[in-house]
Amino acid sequence: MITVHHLNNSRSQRVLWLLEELGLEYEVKRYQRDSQTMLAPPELRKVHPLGKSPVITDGDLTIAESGAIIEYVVERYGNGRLIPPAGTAERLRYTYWLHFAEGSAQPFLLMKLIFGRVAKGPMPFFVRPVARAIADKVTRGFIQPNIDRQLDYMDAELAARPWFAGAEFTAADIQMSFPLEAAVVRGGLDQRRPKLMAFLQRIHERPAYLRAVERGGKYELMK
Ligand SMILES: N[C@@H](CCC(=O)N[C@@H](CS)C(=O)NCC(=O)O)C(=O)O
Repeated sequence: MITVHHLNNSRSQRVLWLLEELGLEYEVKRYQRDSQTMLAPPELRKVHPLGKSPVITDGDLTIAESGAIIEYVVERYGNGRLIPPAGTAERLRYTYWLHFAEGSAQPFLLMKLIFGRVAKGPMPFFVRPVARAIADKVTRGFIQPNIDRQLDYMDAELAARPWFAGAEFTAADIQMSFPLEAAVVRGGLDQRRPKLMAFLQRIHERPAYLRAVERGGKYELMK
């Protein structure tokens, strides 16, 4: 049976959701973030050397990296579900969005989180104005414009088709949920991008999504 090593308020929510969509049985082993640093506890490094979440174990296998976990689960247990057929335009879009979520969207959202903390974090009072000025400059000049461009692009893609790969819901939509949820709390995603907001509403109403949140516990992303 699959064990999901689940860190609270993290990307591993997507893995629970995927397993619920496929109706698979699994165990959840919970790990709590440090309340000050928000980092994962050291126990997670006993499961995988990087100590990040998500990570799953399945028999002798230990698999980290959410995209790799999704690919493994869909291939091993999906029986053709949640993935478009090979050789189609849908499959190409599926692969693209599966990679885009962590490869392109998350880096800017993470940078926004970090530079926001640089500006607000504890420091000697005389350093604060300088740290704020640098953080603001990088955020306004580089980070936010990239997030805005990506959000416009994603919104336009969802104006062309209901789900990221095409007419059908796939595991690429699961992978894309996390950057979009993060973009609501810290990237400026709101009703100005109606297709993305409608996407979030649709996924949040899915019974499997709701079951995953129940299994994983409170799910609130960091600002
Ligand atoms: N690209 C990786 C990112 C993994 C990652 O950074 N996970 C975060 C949780 S959302 C984490 O473990 N943070 C705690 C820490 O860095 O200690 C993936 O998609 O699996």
